[in-house]
Amino acid sequence: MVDQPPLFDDDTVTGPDLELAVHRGAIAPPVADRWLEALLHEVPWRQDHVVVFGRRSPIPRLQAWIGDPGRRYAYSGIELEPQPWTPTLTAVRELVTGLAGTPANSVLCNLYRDGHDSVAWHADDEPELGPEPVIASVSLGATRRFQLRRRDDPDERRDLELRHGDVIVMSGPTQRAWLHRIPRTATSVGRRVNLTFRTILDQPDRASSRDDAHEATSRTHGTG
Ligand SMILES: O=C(O)CCC(=O)C(=O)O
Repeated sequence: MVDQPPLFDDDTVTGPDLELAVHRGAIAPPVADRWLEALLHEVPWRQDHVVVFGRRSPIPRLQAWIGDPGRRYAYSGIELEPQPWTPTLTAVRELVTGLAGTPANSVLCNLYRDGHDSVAWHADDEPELGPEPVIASVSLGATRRFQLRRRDDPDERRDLELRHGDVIVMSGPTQRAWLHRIPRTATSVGRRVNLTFRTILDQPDRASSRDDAHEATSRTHGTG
């Protein structure tokens, strides 16, 4: 039997070099319902692709990059030009700024259409985020499992369920020391929108550990 990491179900998830604040139900249910519906329509969702061994594959989710002018984002050969803030994203940003204590100038929006959609192990560690980025992540819609694993010790794992209206904030050394992912699930789940608010500094583009090409490969082999 495979050992399951313990599922943390309260506001305290701790570990070496892990700074993670869990704000359960930070968005009241009626507001969360309204925001979810609005975002499904307002956000310019797109299907991006990665090229793996010369073959173009869709990443397993829709996404959109919203930000202040000039705040570009690139990973796994995908280049995202910032799209303008929408009224709902502006409202969510205000709430998140209060929780994170720092204003974000961009947000990566993910739409997981069902349990087949996922995001592979990665860290939000692009140089333009600075050495200790504050990442505020908003969950709306279906509950999904969020997993963390230390880079230098894959057995050191933390799991938690992210639910409608939850906000988590990762900060300090977390991105340097830990990877995170949303695995796909065989359980029947509905749509989920995730918004990760970030502050992009003025820095040249460089590579990141986010690797959807790896995900496409590992999924082919059933290990992703
Ligand atoms: O969907 C999530 O909760 C995580 C998304 C994520 O890791 C990311 O966009 O960097």
